[in-house]
Amino acid sequence: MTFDQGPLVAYNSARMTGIAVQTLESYLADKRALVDRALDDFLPPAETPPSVIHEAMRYTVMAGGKRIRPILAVAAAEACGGVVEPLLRHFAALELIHTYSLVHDDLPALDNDDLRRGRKTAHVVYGEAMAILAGDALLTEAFSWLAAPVPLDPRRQLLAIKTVAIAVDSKGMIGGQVADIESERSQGRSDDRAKLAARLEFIHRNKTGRLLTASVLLGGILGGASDAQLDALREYGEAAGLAFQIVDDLLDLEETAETLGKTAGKDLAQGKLTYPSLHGVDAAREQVAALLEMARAAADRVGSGPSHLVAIADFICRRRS
Ligand code: GRG
Repeated sequence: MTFDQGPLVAYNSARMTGIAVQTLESYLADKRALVDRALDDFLPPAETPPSVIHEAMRYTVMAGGKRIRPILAVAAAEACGGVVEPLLRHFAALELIHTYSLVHDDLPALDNDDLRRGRKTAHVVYGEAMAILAGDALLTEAFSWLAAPVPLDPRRQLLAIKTVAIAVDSKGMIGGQVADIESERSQGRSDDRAKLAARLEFIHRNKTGRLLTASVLLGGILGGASDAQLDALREYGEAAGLAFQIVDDLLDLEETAETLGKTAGKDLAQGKLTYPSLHGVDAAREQVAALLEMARAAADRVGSGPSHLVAIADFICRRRS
């Protein structure tokens, strides 16, 4: 997909003219506050009738979380010279989609979990029917936010919406979840190691990697990226996305529920197929290091100036929650 760079990027005139690179901690804290504000501003007020669903939506979204997906979109947009402020609602939409996936994943029919982001899960508080509907409503709301007016060529916005949609459809994030469920059901059947490794990579790249990749692509597309920059962002997202889930597998083994805000040790207890269970802890760590290098190299190709993408990839690989 080629874009003429003229009117499509009307407000991106300051291309890589030197964004101030803050320490990662202060950058993450600042951007997280911006994302939280957009979420609070644009989510329907809790008292909007029927209030129970709007309360449930706010309960799950405003419970916290790292906000890493919208922050990745912000960092990608900045790296491409985009002005972020008018795009915060669009980037915050990623958090709605992510939160819907958590709410549905925690349901009794799926992972049946009662702890998320340090709180009781939505179905425990609001009942299963309301949790299902809150997840549905978050997903729907997200696409309405993505379609909110922006001072951009509509073709660029359409591409952005489609990029997010196909990342989370039945061939993307949901496909990964389906493969994960099927894998659990076929547990114990004798698959050879190569088949198991391919299946595991498919699950991780789709279930987790696709939304993370779509996050940087969303930032790039709305931030005025060229085709070459989008290719680099895709490579970055795929490497960082896979690393994110391998780290998640390691954290499930190594951390407590208190640190994670969700049930720990669950993968092992359920005999789940994970990177450490299949390849061993050391090999899983080596794989994370190799993916970090790939993400760094791709980030270097996104822009000629400084960006926070490298530091965020580092953070993804060394996070403890
Ligand atoms: C649509 C039901 C359904 C599922 C899709 C994404 C997903 C599949 C399920 C969600 C649960 C899960 C284990 C996802 C893997 C991705 C992951 C590690 C999520 C946790 O993300 P963090 O660490 O969470 O960014 P916070 O709370 O910080 O936002």
